[in-house]
Amino acid sequence: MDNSKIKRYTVTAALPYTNGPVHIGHLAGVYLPADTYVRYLRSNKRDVKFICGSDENGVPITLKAKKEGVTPQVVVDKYHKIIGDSFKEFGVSFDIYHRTSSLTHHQTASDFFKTLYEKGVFTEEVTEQYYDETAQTFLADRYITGTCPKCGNENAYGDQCESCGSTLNATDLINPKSTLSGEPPVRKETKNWFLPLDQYEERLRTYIEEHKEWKPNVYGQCQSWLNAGLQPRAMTRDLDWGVKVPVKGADGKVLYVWFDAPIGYISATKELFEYARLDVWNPKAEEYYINQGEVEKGNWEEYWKDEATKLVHFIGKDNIVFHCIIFPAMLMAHGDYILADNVPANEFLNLEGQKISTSKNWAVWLNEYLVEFKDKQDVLRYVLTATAPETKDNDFTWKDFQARNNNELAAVLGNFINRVVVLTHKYFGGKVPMCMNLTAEDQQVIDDLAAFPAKVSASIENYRFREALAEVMNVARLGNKYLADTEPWKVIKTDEDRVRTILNISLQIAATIEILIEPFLPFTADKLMKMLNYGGYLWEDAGKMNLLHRGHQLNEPVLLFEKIEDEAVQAQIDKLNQSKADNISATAVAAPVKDNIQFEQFGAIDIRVATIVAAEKVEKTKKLLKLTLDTGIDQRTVVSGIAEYYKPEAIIGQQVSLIVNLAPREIKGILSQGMILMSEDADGKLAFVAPVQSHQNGSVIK
Ligand code: B3M
Ligand code: ZN
Repeated sequence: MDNSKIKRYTVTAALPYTNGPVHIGHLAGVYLPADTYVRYLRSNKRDVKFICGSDENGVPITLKAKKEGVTPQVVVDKYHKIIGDSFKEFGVSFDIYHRTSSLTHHQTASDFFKTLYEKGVFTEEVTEQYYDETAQTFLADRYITGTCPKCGNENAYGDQCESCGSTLNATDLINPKSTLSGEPPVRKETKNWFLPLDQYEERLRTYIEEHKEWKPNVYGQCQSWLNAGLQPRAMTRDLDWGVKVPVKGADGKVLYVWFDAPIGYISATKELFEYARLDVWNPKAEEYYINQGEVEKGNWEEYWKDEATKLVHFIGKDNIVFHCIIFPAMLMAHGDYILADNVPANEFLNLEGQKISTSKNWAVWLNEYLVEFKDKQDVLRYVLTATAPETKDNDFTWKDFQARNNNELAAVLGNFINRVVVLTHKYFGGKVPMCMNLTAEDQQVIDDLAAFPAKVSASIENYRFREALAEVMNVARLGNKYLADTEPWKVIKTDEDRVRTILNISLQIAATIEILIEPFLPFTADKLMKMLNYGGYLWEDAGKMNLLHRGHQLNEPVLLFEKIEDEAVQAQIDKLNQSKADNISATAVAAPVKDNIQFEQFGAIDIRVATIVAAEKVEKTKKLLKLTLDTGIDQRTVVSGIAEYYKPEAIIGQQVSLIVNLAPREIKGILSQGMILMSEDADGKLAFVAPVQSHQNGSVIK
């Protein structure tokens, strides 16, 4: 969008599900880039509203409630507060952090649906869905488990198999079971309202193609959805938690969570202005994290319906289709709304080389970080921005966290500021000295400094926050180099006036850093403001030479960044390893125990030690190996499904446990005489079961 046409900005950040706290992946992917962008806009005096809130509807919430044995309302109340507080403490400066369980939201989402309904946008379709007769309710996909048709995992969910990662339909599962009653569900007909996305395909294509400037990952995903052809999608669900469907004959149905959640952005904006009209504070300001400093001017509609508003959605990559295809289609169908100008979605952040996982507790939770690294919000903000997964998945490691704090924040940024302020106190009683004659070297530094703000701006406006932050750090590097080259601590002995100039210029650099770093590290900017005893700068001031006037009194220096010691990061690594250990033991106990058998039944199984003497792949199969075994009794052939884990040549000589009296079976035309015992871990990895010391072949296992 042409900058000169923009009157105001609506910036949204994905509404987190309130079924757990937020972790570093959320912060890095969505909330930090959004906050940086908004702070930058504010520093440029642009009119911007920064909108977010809790996504409190949908199946993840009801599942969590069921697991904890409480009502969904208890769950959302608890996590709304935990998440809202974490954001606030990390300085994520929403104008409002609303909730989709609020009355305003229910009304707004309901009205939106009604408008579409009355326009005849929806199609009604009767489909067969799984129904739990014992619990007397239709089952969302997540409420059904069964065997994955692709990999055989017996605990696949109706929407996804977490073992092989395939996306599934509940009806694909083999032996489906309801998680509510444990019973197999039945299929039952139900009516739902569908948004005919296919009818919006051409308009969506035009819209997407008008935005070739979008990040390649976003643009590419949209193209592939469009190329695959869009299908009508149900906008209502048979569920009892959520926004009730406001039409006749829709009892027991709620709006699809992905229908109501993006409308949550609109209802939050509405809520923000709700009391502005009356010129009083919102009585729920605290609950919705509304800044009570000033009552808002204007009205919500300008932020959603005026072409001069630039709408930007910050999200993670798993939300692209909802924000770039479905929500725009809803807005087109409605007709009154503007569409997003950009959707700068990020990829995922991994943790110590592994996917972040809530269920495996493989995460760094923000609420825990705040306690364990008190007052170090900016360190995490820095590291997560410097390593943000902007174009590809990226990895967070505690060692890198420590290194970036010690070698970059403390050694580059903190060190520069500290030296300038300390020297000014030492030589001039903390008063900004006058700039005297400029040398060519000084002039070069002044020119270099002046070029930075535009570079940082360009990166931020193009959503390249890593690059922008690196440039800000380069300003501190410029300052350090200037001090190292001019050596004021030596020159002071011979030429005090020269030192006045050097420190004056260095202090202007520090003031520019205060301005440029604020969108990224607001707490540090705040400390700098106190040290330099001056704030209230705007972006347009950055790079100028007259920010701190001669004679201006500085405050005492404080350390901006402490070193982070090995013990602190080791404690975090240990904590993660503990989660790993807990998981392994948890899955071990969790594996269901089979029904009891009698001793005679066990005694009937003849298990022997044997050695693999030859192995080859069974042709045209992926999993099978043909093994020749020395059993101490005979040499025999066994076909075993271990080819994905073992190369034939690597297992010659391996001792195994073999059931020697299993009735022979023909597998792929080969007679298999017996079965090798394998142990299988929670991830499906296989290992041989063999005597710890080598035993004679034919030894009995009992
Ligand atoms: N709550 C999904 C998520 O956290 C979702 C985002 C809604 S944005 C309107 O992945
Ligand atoms: Zn699977």
